[in-house]
Amino acid sequence: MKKLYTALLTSFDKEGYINEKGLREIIRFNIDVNQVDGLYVGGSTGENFLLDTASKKLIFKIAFEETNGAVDLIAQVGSNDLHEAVELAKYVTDLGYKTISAVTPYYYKFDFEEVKNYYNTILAGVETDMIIYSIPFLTGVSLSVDQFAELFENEKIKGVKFTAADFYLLERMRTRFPDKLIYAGFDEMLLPALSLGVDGAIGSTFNVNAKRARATMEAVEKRDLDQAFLEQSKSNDLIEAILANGLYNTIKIILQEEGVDAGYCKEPMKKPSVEQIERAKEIYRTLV
Ligand code: NGF
Repeated sequence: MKKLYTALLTSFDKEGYINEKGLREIIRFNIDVNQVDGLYVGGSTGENFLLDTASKKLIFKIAFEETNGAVDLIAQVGSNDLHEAVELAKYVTDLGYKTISAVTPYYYKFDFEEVKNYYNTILAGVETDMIIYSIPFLTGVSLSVDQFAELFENEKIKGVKFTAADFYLLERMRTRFPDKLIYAGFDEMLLPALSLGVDGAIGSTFNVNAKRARATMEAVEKRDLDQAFLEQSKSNDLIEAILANGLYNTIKIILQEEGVDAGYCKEPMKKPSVEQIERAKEIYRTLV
């Protein structure tokens, strides 16, 4: 059975501090209402790359406590500060996380030896599984099939969160690494990714659209391509509207409409304008 993971949002107060009550409500909504298989904690959607170490640790701790074993957890510990990544990997392992993930190091033009050393260093101190977080359009780092093969020589690396629209690469990866886990990272491309045999998906819009994403997965499982297309097309109407109105702010406002205290985004991300809020509420009404 394919796994559906929500990329967990973080609820912030107006000043940009973590709103613990709101974060717990987002987690509960994903478990109780969305009924996802797991949460990807500390990713892009969690605004992780805007946070200090203490805030990252707090989110990992709250997610671990609130889920209490009800769903799978993956902790994204990657950081351009490799010391921090190592520290976070140890921290989440001590909490009880069984799987970690790390974004490829970004901004500087690291060569492949540096990328490989980064993953092996993070994993040297822990016994957890690792899912590589590959998101070339944000990091500027594209790995080839041969480079993935070299990273996978470290047996703790179990797979990849593949956030790219390169379906040729995805097919080559699936064929070359049948035993590795590949999770699709672009929700709007879930259907083509499923058709190429991914093991599941990790995404931000599942915070508000998990049931339809699940329906797409089930239709593909039944080889009902017409139904799968219909479900993806409806999802994409929603995703298109969300992206046009501002991704994380819109998802947060939709959750607020569901009674979840999803809070604000953290600066430098903007607070939503009155128009954005009204539009997000309209989008919400198309969902109910
Ligand atoms: O939010 C982004 C950034 N991508 C997410 C997902 O790949 C990131 C994706 O769901 C993620 O899971 C995480 O690290 O938190 C998109 O938001 C969605 O497909 C809409 O484009 O691009």
